[in-house]
Amino acid sequence: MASLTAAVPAAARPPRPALITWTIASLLLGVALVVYLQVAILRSFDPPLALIFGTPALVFAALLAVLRGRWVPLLGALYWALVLAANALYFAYDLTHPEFLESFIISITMSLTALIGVAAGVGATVQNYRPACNPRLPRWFATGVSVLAGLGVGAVLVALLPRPGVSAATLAQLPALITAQTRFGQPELHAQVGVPVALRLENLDPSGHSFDIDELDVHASMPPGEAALALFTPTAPGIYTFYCNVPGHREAGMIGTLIVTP
Ligand SMILES: [Cu+2]
Repeated sequence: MASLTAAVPAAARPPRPALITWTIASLLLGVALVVYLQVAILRSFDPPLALIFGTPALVFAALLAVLRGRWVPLLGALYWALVLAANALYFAYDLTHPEFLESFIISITMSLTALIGVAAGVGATVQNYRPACNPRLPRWFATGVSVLAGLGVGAVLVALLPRPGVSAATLAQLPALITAQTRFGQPELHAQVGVPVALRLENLDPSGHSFDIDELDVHASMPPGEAALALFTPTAPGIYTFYCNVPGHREAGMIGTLIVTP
């Protein structure tokens, strides 16, 4: 005998709002970028660093996918805001040094992903607290993403333009100052007042460095895997400090002494 009570269909889950999907996507893209940065660019995978960065992103992405609490998308925005704040110094350095092309592209992609993640997370939370939740992507968000993507692509194209430089043949004739494993090859350099100094700066590391002597106004970038030129003429005898201005490198030991004799 057939049951008289019809099975009550389970309440259909409302579709996931588009902004939550974008928040989840930003978190997953962030994890992928960090792994790519370590494996392909820095060529040294650091599991603790990947875990510190990746674990909360993956946990928050899973929570956003499963939970429907109105405040949940804020977790994604909070995560990205913290990433932006903690790495502001590095992002600012990379974004102002397009000659370090790979770091430049990674930092542009990462900071834009972070901005999109913050906007999507905050936007999704605001949508959730509105009486009539519209799951579609808001126009302001689509426009913002388009503008940011356009700016990012434009900046990368400009960074790809060839830079004027000294020929490899000329550089090859100069004495070299090599950087490897975040160290200068020579801790001490010697020069004479009034005699021009021309150095071939050879960076064997997979990330960028620089050669800076503040008192002599020497600031030369050393893109990874390339040779660059430092050209200056000391005007006063003394003991000067040369160092790398990439955040954290001077403190890590990229520092040396230039002794200028009369
Ligand atoms: Cu350095």
